[in-house]
Order: sequence, then C-alpha cells, then structure tokens
Amino acid sequence: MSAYSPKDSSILIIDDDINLIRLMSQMLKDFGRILFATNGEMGLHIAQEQKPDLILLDVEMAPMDGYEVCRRLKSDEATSASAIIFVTAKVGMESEIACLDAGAVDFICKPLNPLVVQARVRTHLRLQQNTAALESLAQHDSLSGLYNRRYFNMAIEAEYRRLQRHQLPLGLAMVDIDHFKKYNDTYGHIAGDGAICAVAKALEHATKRPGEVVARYGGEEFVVLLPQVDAEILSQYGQMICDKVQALELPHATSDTSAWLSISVGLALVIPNSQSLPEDLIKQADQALYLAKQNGRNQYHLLR
Ligand code: GH3
Ligand code: MG
Repeated sequence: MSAYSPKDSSILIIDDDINLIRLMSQMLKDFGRILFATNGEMGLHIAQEQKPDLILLDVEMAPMDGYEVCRRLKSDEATSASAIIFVTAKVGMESEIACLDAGAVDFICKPLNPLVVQARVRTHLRLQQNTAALESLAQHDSLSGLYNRRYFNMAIEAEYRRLQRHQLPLGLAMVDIDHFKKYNDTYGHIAGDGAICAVAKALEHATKRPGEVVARYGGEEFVVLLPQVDAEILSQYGQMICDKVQALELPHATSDTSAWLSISVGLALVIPNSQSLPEDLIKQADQALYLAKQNGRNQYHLLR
C-alpha cells in the first residue's frame, strides 16, 4: 500500500461565496490540487470530470442546496467515490445528523477555523487514499499486477449487459501458456513466475483500445475482454498476441511446440441477448482454446 501523500490529492470546493472559496483554498494550499465551483450544477460537472478525492460542500446554496448536490454525487457511479465534507453555518444535532444521513463523511461548522479545516481534511484524505489502495489491491493480481479474476467477472457482467442494450458484439480471448508445467520443471518455479509476468506485460502492451480489459484468470491463464470487435479484428488480435509472446524469445527447451515460450488463444464472439449469459461466452472461448491446443498450440482458434 502506498504511503499517504497529500500532494497527490485533489480537493473540490463547492460554495456560492467566492470569499469562502478563497479562504479555504488558502487554508488547503499544501494539501494538493484545489478545484472550485460556485454552484451545485457546476460542482457536479467538475466532480464527474475530475473525480476529486474530497469535496468540501456548502450546505446553504441556491437553487440546488448542498444536500441535493450530495445526494446526486452519491447516486452517480462517476462521483460516488469522492468523500464529501459539508461546510455549514447550521449547528446542532439535527443539522449534524442531516449531513451524515445525506452521505457525507463529516461536516465543518462556520465560521471556519483553519486548524479544524486542515485536521478534518487531512484525516479524510488519508482515509480516502487507504480505501482506494485497498480497493485496488482487491482488484489486482499480486504477481502480474493485472486485474484479477474477481475484477474480470464484474467487468464482463457489466460489459455484457451494456452491449446487450446497444446490440453490439463482445469478444473474449482466453489465453493459456503452452507446456508451462515443463517450463517450471526445466527452469524452476521462480523463472516460471517471471515468465507469467513477462506474458502479462506483453498482453497488456498489446491491448490498448478503450474498454479492453486484460486479467489473470488463474495460474498460467489470462483473459481479455474485447468490446465491439468483429471476427476479423478478433482474429488479428489473436495472431498478434501469439506473435508478441514468441517475440519475447523466452527459451523453452522442453516445449514440443517451439524453441521459445508460446501461448494458445481461444477466441469467442457474441452479440449478447437476454437469453445468454457471460458464462456462455467464457465457455465458448474455453472450447476455442481447447481446439487451439489440439491443433498444435502457439496459435489462436475462433469459435462463433
Ligand atoms: P498446456 O500446453 O496443455 O497448457 O500444458 P501446461 O503444462 O501449460 O498445462 P498444465 O495445466 O498441465 O500445467 C500448468 C502449470 O502451470 C502447472 C502449474 O504448476 C503452473 N503454474 C500455475 N500457476 C503458476 C504460478 O503462479 N507460477 C508458476 N511458476 N507456475 C504456475
Ligand atoms: Mg498451459
């Protein structure tokens, strides 16, 4: 987990009083990048675009008050991760409860005391960064640094349903290193781990289009989600990743297939519909992979 570094943070101040924005910016100038908005609508827009770590949100604003801005921030997936601290002139239990019920992590009372503002902001930035680091750990594979199977399962589910709505195709590549048991037996498990990382990097570099997701699916098996491709693009992709792994020129003296480490790739393509499931696409890619292995490895096979 990375150390807490306030300089990496971004803070959005939403307040209709420009003097208060100036004052808070001054108080927080050492805490990272400061963004500001003078009304709720503008604040929502900046939050969506910039995804700040922390939002200082004035309660008493018009036409949209802070509670409404907070509700919208929390209900939008693009902004829900930002922590919100209310800044309010109202003191008392009811106001405190209303702030926390609206989804804020804390509140600061006016008139603003610089030390209180700084202490609260520091605490919540630290918590926010710790949460982000934990989320990232839960989504990634510790050996290769790629997304893990858990993240991939969420991603394929979301992408499947999105492309079903738009009636667009979804491609999937299932990738498996050839004769990897022999590789481990020949070069040792640590070299095997290194080879997994090298293949992971090659796949990551080869997979650059927006929306594409590369993940480690299991031991020496990877998956790549390829939205909005056709059979030709998918086949080209399959060939390209086979070539890229061969081009690593990792010697594999006991492979029956090639002098260098190689992969086999199963490719599947569907236009998702309400009767089908992401698991069907995974099964299809798995069958294609089986055929690529049967046909001699170091190649792709596409099933439609
Ligand atoms: P095939 O060409 O049919 O895929 O043969 P294979 O030997 O690659 O397949 P098999 O499933 O028989 O063996 C996979 C090997 O991958 C066995 C296992 O020890 C190794 N493996 C799985 N995960 C890791 C890992 O994290 N690190 C290392 N070094 N080896 C791993
Ligand atoms: Mg294998």
